[in-house]
Amino acid sequence: MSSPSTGPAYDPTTALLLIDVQNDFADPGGSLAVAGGEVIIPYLNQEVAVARGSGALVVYTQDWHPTSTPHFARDGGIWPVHCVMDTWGAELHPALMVDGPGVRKGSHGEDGYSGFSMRDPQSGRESRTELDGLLRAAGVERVVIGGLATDYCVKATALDALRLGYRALVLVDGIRPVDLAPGDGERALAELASAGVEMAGEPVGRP
Ligand code: VGL
Ligand code: ZN
Repeated sequence: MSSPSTGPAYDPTTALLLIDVQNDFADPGGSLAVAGGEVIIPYLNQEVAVARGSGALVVYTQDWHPTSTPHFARDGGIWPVHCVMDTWGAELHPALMVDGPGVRKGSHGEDGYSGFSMRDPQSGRESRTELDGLLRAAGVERVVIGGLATDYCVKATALDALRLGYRALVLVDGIRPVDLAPGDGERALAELASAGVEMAGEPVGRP
């Protein structure tokens, strides 16, 4: 357990990004349930409360797929059907404290790993979500990231944040990996740390 003093400082130039805390990932009955995905929710809610109390924006991303997309195994991709738009699996988990805008990604069949960008799995073309514009309009310079999953959307969002010029910090106690291969989550964290993403919630990577 981490005490509140190990948490990041929030201020109005910081945004808390909560990545894909949706039923299909966070509920044990979800189609792409991440081990421990539900356990992080009370921790994330505490972060939401502290962030909002310090004037920070909180943004919620959602994986938001059409019923058929090359992202899904049955259509040539690698994932079970998950987070189909306007279904239970795509809804934010009901225990999550929601106090800020949402950003949906993947609705045109893209691989929506990053909250900032999407990639067409066929053409490889990259497109932007509205997240960067939303953060810039709010004067955000630094993002604090939690949610699911460490080795896909959390990692991609954190790396994109750095590319776009934000400082980025990952809440190590507020994320969980898919771990398609054992160790994917740990490797993702190492990659993030070496890219310059700060870590909060455990000693690794802390000054
Ligand atoms: C994600 C796998 C497939 C994620 C999304 O949110 O990390 N993972 N689609
Ligand atoms: Zn997906």
